[in-house]
Amino acid sequence: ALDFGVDTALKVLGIKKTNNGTSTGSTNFGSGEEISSYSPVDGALIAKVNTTTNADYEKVLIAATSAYATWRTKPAPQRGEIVRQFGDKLREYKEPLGKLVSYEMGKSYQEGLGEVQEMIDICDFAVGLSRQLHGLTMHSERPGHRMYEQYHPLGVVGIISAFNFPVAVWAWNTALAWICGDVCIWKPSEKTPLCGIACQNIAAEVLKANNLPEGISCLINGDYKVGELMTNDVRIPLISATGSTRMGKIVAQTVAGRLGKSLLELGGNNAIIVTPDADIKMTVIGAVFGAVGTAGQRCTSTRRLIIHESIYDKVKTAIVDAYKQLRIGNPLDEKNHVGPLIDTGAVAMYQKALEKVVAEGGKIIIEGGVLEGKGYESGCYVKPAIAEAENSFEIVQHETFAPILYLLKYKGDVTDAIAIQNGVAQGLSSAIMTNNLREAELFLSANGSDCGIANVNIGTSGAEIGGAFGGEKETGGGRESGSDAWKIYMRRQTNTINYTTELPLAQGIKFDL
Ligand code: UN1
Repeated sequence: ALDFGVDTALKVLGIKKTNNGTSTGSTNFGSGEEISSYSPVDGALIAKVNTTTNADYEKVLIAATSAYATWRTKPAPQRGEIVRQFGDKLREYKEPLGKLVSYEMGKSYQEGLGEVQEMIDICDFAVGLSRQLHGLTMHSERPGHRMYEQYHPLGVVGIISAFNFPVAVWAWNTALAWICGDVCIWKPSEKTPLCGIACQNIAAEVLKANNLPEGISCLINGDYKVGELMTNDVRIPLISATGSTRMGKIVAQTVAGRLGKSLLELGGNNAIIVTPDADIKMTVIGAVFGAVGTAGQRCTSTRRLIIHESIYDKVKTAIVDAYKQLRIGNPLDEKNHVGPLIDTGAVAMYQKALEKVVAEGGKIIIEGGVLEGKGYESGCYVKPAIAEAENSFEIVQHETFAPILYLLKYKGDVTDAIAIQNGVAQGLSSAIMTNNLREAELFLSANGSDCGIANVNIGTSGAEIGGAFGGEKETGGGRESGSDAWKIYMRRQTNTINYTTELPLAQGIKFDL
């Protein structure tokens, strides 16, 4: 038996030794080969999940399509009511779900709870939005005509999510898609299939209580091949995919090939600029949490610190001191700051990155390494590392999903720092630490950060759900979550109505018969 109440959490969430990783209608099934979910916390096998075969997938599509036919006719505020109930259920299940996230993915329990909180928050946001799916009205150029636009549901939305936010990113998509009148098919990461099963069980409970078909929320499981069933499927008008840039390029091309829409949230290479006017204490908290939180496995994790030469040594010393306080270990134990990486494959990539930065001429100032011995049996625990490097290094240009922080030095003024910050292929999150108004405003201006997220006196990670989340360049350009991100989940229709007995043509064209 597992300690930390994980056993109880699994039971409450309806996770069995073997789970059906496919659900549709009122039945769960999945007849493909089993995948095993191992915990990076202690290396134990948690449970197995049957994957989705092509035949299973067809059944899911049929269930989703038929559910869509009724769901889209339900008034949006009534769909919001279902999402409200889903948010309430998440409040009930917050602790067990947070625990499962922590145990299956390896992030700290606090961050697991934080992830469920993001789900609850997006549900609340979506409920309000369900009465605000506004279109514009325009003045027609023709007399006796009225012109307006409306947003209609889009159809079946395919969601492909990553292991690092195994539940929240699904909720960002699904809560919005549901109030928009869409139904969802979700393929969670094959590294965190149990989080998918748990969320599906909670959604199914709410749908059942409301006599609604479970096809409104569908789950499929497996590796990229199962995802490809969706990206190739013309019956799915929108694919929302979160993951690596490599994956995103394939998804984008496949979906564009059939003129579908895609919403991509891909890699980041996020930096914090630290200017001579920075508050050092705030910088240390923001940078250290950004670099080692979730063991450096957030899209928004801080990868680069761009520090002015005049304060470089001071900042470096403060960060190095903070790293010495970090406790690495079981993420369910709240006194630890850093948990494991997702698997040993991720550990190998971390090690390779550290070798590479040295080979390219970087200098390690906080040693990395894989931890061994009691409590570290899974082989997934690594020491957060810091290297002094150059922005031009290949490894610095590359996103490594691990707790490695690169210190970069800038001379001159803040425009030099901004050039370094923008001098990577990715464009997700960015931050500046400064109390200088001119520097802050320049950073946020058209000449400033080229990222989708740009913060002042806050780190790069930990965005709130109320803003649009996503980034530019190789990050993929998509926006999820808050603001008007809902629009991509709907189709827009322009309506012109003539209430006269004449038929004047637009652009003044005369066509007499
Ligand atoms: C991600 O890493 O894919 O801003 C999402 C953050 C979180 C979401 C991260 N709210 O760090």
